[in-house]
Amino acid sequence: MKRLLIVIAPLMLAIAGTAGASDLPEYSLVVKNHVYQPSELKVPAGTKFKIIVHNEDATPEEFESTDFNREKIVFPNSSITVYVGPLHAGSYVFFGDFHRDTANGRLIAE
Ligand SMILES: [Cu+2]
Repeated sequence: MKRLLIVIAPLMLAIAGTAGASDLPEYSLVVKNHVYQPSELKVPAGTKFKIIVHNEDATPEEFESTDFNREKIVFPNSSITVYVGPLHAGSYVFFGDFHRDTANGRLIAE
């Protein structure tokens, strides 16, 4: 969370500069009761993709991963789009920074 202000500006530039972003493979995550559903998401290795994170809770969450270096607030009853990859095959942990006890998951890139 502390790096949010530093992260936002370059992230918006990166999104604006993403050519053909609408053609990217798209995956969905839901945050409900401070838990990610699904908690394990299979994604393609070696290509860029996007994850739509929808927060169905009445409180904000922060989708975060140190493994693939993303951090973005999801307001209550709102969605964000996160661009990820290309990743090497492997397992990549993500979490909800506001509910670290319960909001945990991982990407399986293969
Ligand atoms: Cu954070």
